[in-house]
Amino acid sequence: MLIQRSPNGIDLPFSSEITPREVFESRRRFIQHIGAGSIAGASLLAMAGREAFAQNGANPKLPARLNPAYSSMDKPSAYKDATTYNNFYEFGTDKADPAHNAGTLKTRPWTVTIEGEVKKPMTLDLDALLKLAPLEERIYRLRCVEGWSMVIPWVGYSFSELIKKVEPTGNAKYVEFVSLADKKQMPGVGSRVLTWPYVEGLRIDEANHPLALLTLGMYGETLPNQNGAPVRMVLPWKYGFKSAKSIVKIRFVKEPPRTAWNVSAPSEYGFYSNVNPEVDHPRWSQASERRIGEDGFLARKRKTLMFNGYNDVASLYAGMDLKKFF
Ligand SMILES: Nc1nc2c(c(=O)[nH]1)N[C@H]1C(S)=C(S)[C@@H](COP(=O)(O)O)O[C@H]1N2
Ligand SMILES: [Mo]
Repeated sequence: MLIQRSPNGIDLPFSSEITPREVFESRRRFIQHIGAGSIAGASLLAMAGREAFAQNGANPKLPARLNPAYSSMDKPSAYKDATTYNNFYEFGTDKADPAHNAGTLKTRPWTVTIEGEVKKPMTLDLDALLKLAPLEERIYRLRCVEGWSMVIPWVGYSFSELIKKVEPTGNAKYVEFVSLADKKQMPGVGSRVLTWPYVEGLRIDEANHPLALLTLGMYGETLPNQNGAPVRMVLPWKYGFKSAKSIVKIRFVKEPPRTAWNVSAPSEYGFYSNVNPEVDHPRWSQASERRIGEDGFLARKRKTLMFNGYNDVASLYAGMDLKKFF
């Protein structure tokens, strides 16, 4: 069983076997426990913040059953915020650019090629990806290295499902994720902020961690283009830039991939980039964060949590000096 520590410091034990009714009961007990037994508080948590979905509807539906074992108790961000405040440099560097410019991205037909150190290299189209494993809804916190965070109900399945399918060889020590880089569809490709294509990477055991989500949707719908349609990674314990968008290639490799951000500024963006309040970015502190949607004069900053609160991943880094391997 995975135990996720809530931001209040209360352990929330959920097992994937328990029924939705037990989940509801468990959430209700949790609410009573924290003394927020008001109807508003109860419905907020029990409904997993359904009001955050208010403005979806622009994309085809992609419903999935909530996996409470892997879901944050934080209130999901508004759909409007999650789809208009984005980082997707292929469409411009301003937070509003992706929503304005990503309409030109053609997401069907789409294929993802999986190659390298695997016994079964394959090219999967979107329908094959959608059918590869049962879709789950997972409410994850996403913490950007810039010092802001959101809470997003993603739809997808553990990347480990795909790993099983392609059967990595013993030489597969790392996984490289390559985003589409097509100047015709992506006006930001060619700009000198980054090297293209956008590349990210994980150690194979990180990629195998069940929290690593191959993501095809959010807020009950297929991904909006600006959020990395049609398929992206979401790695909730790492800074947002590790979660590559609009993936066309996945390579299983022997050596650590040369990731786009690490190439552009190695002293600022390490390979691991685990959320870590104790390791400052060279130009700013990482100790706290601004939750998008809570902005404003009186908004309090939130303390950033080690591994973004996902302590279940800690064993992946046992014995490593996380100040050195930032
Ligand atoms: N291909 C690609 N993937 C990317 C980025 C990018 O510029 N290009 N930006 C990253 C950064 S910095 C963040 S914070 C997240 C943002 O995801 P969101 O816009 O869906 O919240 O995407 C990441 N994935
Ligand atoms: Mo980011």
